[in-house]
Amino acid sequence: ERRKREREMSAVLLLLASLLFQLVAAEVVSCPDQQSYCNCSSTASVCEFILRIEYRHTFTSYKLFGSNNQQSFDGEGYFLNRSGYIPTVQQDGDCNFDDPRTRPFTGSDFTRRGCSVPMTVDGVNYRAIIAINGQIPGPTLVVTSGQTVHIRVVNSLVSQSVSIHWHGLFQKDTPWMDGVGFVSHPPIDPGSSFDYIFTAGQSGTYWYHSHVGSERADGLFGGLVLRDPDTFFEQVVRPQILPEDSSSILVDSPELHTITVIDWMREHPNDMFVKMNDSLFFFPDAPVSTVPDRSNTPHEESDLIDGTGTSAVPYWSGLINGRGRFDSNTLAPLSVFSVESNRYYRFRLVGSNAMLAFNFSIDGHTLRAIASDGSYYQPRDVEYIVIHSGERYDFILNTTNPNRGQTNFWIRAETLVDTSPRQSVLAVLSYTNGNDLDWRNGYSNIPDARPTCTSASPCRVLNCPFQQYPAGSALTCISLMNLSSLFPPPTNKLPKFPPSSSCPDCIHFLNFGFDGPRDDSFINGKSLQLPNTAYATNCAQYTSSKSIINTCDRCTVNTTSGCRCIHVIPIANAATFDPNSDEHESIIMIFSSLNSPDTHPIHLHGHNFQILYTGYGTYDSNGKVTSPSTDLVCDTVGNNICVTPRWANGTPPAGLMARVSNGRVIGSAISKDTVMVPGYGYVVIALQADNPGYWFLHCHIEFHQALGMAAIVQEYDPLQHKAPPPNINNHGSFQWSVEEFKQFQDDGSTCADSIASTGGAPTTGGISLSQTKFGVMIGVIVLLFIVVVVMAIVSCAYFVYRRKVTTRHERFR
Ligand SMILES: [Cu+2]
Repeated sequence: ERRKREREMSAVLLLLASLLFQLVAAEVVSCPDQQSYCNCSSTASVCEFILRIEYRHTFTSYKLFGSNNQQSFDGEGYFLNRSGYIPTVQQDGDCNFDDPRTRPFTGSDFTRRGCSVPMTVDGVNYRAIIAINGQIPGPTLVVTSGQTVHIRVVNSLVSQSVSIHWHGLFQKDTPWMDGVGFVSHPPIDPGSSFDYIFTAGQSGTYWYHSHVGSERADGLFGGLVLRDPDTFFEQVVRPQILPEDSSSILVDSPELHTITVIDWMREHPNDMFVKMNDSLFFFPDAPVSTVPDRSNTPHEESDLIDGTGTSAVPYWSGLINGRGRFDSNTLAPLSVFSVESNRYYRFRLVGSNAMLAFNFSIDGHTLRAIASDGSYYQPRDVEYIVIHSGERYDFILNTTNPNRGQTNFWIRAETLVDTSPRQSVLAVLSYTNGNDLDWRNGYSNIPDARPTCTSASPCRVLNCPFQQYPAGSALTCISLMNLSSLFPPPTNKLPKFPPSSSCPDCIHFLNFGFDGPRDDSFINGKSLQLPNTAYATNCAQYTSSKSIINTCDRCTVNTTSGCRCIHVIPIANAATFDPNSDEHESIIMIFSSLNSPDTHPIHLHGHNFQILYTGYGTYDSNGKVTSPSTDLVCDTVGNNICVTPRWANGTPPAGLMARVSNGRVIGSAISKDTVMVPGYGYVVIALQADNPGYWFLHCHIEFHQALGMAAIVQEYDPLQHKAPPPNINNHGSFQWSVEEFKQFQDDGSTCADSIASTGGAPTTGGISLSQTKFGVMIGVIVLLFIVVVVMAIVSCAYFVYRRKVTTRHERFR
């Protein structure tokens, strides 16, 4: 009897202790080689991840080492042939199959033998890729809003530096954690590691990717999901997005239902970059920037549906979650997303596109679009969602239709290039866990079940990059301006339009395009040259006479060419930032694409912004764009280089003013962090300057950005920026703990403080941690821990005492 009670008591103690441990502890999240997600439990206060970045090769199985086969060993791999089998000559005791010529690789066969599953990628292309934890894309990181995230990025590349940008996260008070190489912090050298630590204060669908060169196009990216706290989602969000069916099951499994899509290149992106950057003439008499297409003839720029141009890079293939097929007849495994009947599923679509926009759809299903770039809007049922590089769309998929008639459906991402058939990336939605699918027969049992679009009942397309489809196409465009924010900001957070007249740098007209005789990649005739010191980590430069901040000031766009310079755009530079104020300086930016009919997805770091207005060019009766919007004009110099875009009549158009109420942007205007600027059109965005720092602003098309279509936004005077942590500028690894991070944040020094504390002497980093404060903090933590333990013991004792009393009562009864 007594032993039983003792056992019970120790069990209770154990349970309590483990609960407490979970509540206060950091969780080291398991991210083994090739697991497609890393999930941090919602009870942890800190989530720790390790991302290992290394070269891998397609069609290769790697021998895995380390505990639980978590790491690959460089240099020991086994090539497969293109049909997906290991050639006999390369069989080995570890990575062998029973009979490699008859067994397809399914995954489990490899991992059981301690070998990685070969990545076939597009089924044809033998080339090196940049893998994160053994795969492209990298694992989807799943955390809960409010958690502190500690991600150690280990650069195991031999010859490249990297950095990781957490796309869409504001990095408030941590601007040096934004991961733009040469802007936020120095890139991570080969062989070194870097500890990103920040608070995941937002919620929604985000992603991470390299921000050095064009590494993203090599596969260096992955999903990043910040879940809403459960109660907020259930009580506030769900009734708004599923109002008609409150009892049915809504499945939100970001680890299974996050979809990334990318157009994939035959050659290494550096190869393509060099061709474009040098405007190489590959063929006699070819126009500049001409590159060979797949039949080795000069690539002609092909037109989009609306007559606007596409990139100079020929389309090769595309991938959904790292898998695709070069041309439709290639045999290769595709990504399969499993669902069950009678559920609602939240899918998260990530635009990891390299160059081209995609039109996304799922055969036999309507998509209920509910959020973009981390902000909810009133749900809209659509058949298609257009997604460009950097954008994210969340949608609900309804699987309750009993008459669906088939078990597997095509998931499609098609480019907007005007070809027949369309350039198409495929994946599979399966109601059977993919059990009745066979990649070796090319999934021939999946019928075509595209949505039926008629003029009487046209299909709906969310986020067209043009005003409308040609007449007779039975497709209706839903502009982002037609969406209505689900949680409008309070009035004082709505940006003012026009912004304050006392703030000269609060409105900016920025034209994105390829101008001049060399077709250079410009913003207002300026092509970004990256600084050689990361601005966000170097307070000292502001006091140094040799400081280089905005070299474009010294450069005049002349008649023959633009400028290649460090293009800094100050916003709210003369204002004083008050962190305790509810309202901040309003900023308006007009992004245009006036000189060439190219669509550019523009991304601003450190913020999201409200979409105030979208303006389009002029279209002919066939739906082709013929001339730029007449709302704007641009003074050009030399060979058609646009340098000073502005309102044509000196005043904004009436359509824009209809979206302004009482001098502020209307609350229903949705918020995003990446927006498509239509060819020959423009977009007006608005935000409040509440985040001092250096923030990258750029076209998210990989090569447009790498070629210079980017600028550095300097928000407030740099002396008001948060000082960087010590040692962040050092060569070699930058490592620190969450405790050090929190202590550093509590100190809260600005660059001005930092410079004052060092007497104005130049330093390479920021300020150093206060040892005493650190000691006090450790003391407080230990004290708190003791209090918690004592409380646990007391409650246990009380529990046991109650049991004893009850038992005694029972005995007396
Ligand atoms: Cu662009």
